[in-house]
Amino acid sequence: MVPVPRAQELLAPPAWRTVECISDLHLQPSAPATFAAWRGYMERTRAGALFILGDLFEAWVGDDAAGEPGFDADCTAILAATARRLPVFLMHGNRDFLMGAGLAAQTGLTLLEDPTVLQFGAHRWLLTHGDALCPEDTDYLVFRDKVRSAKWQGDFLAQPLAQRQAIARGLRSESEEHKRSDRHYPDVDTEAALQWLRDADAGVMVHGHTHRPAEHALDATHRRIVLSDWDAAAQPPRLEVLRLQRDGMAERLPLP
Ligand SMILES: [Mn+2]
Repeated sequence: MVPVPRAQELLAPPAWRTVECISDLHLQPSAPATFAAWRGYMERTRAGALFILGDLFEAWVGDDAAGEPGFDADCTAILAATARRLPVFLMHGNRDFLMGAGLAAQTGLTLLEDPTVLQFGAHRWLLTHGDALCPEDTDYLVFRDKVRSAKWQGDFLAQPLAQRQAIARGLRSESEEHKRSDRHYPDVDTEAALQWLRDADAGVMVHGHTHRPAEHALDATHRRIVLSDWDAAAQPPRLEVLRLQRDGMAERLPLP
């Protein structure tokens, strides 16, 4: 059984005409084209607010990593510049769960609980990364419980930055191995998704994580919309934003 968490509530102020959602960019130094596409998007977006629903980064080993020149600092500067123009909300994914209060303070963005209900006009959108809704992924859920604990995070963050970066590199090559091994990736459980939606009194769930962009009718009155991951080097490139309107419309926008 998938536990049903109490969703945080967020009320969109009247000034927001549109809200944009992205997720699963997996930003990393070895994918410069995806980073450039993201930077361009962050500079140009005219959304009333931006919601990043997890896995913005392939790895985040602690907010202090942004304190030295390099990729993490560059990304932090971009987040800060966007957050000066519009509200930016950031949810943890299964990769970047160590983004913390330091990053939020440094950039002016708001960390978002998973799940969160966005009340936008008359419509309630349930926003989640999606990893907690995949009960078949049993090994991962055990790992998730472990690394979300204050004890594990405290112990990990107590290690020197260089050591944490080395551990992240190790995990990354392990995950590359996994990708090559053609294993079956678990998907979101329909019953669990319906329970979360009913509990939150929301009609539509928006999530990422599975990298299977689609829209699913769960029953007559509930839907789930799956965000695309980002890969500028793929053919065709996968660079997509989900734009929500106050009237309940949701539209996928491929980036140029
Ligand atoms: Mn994920």
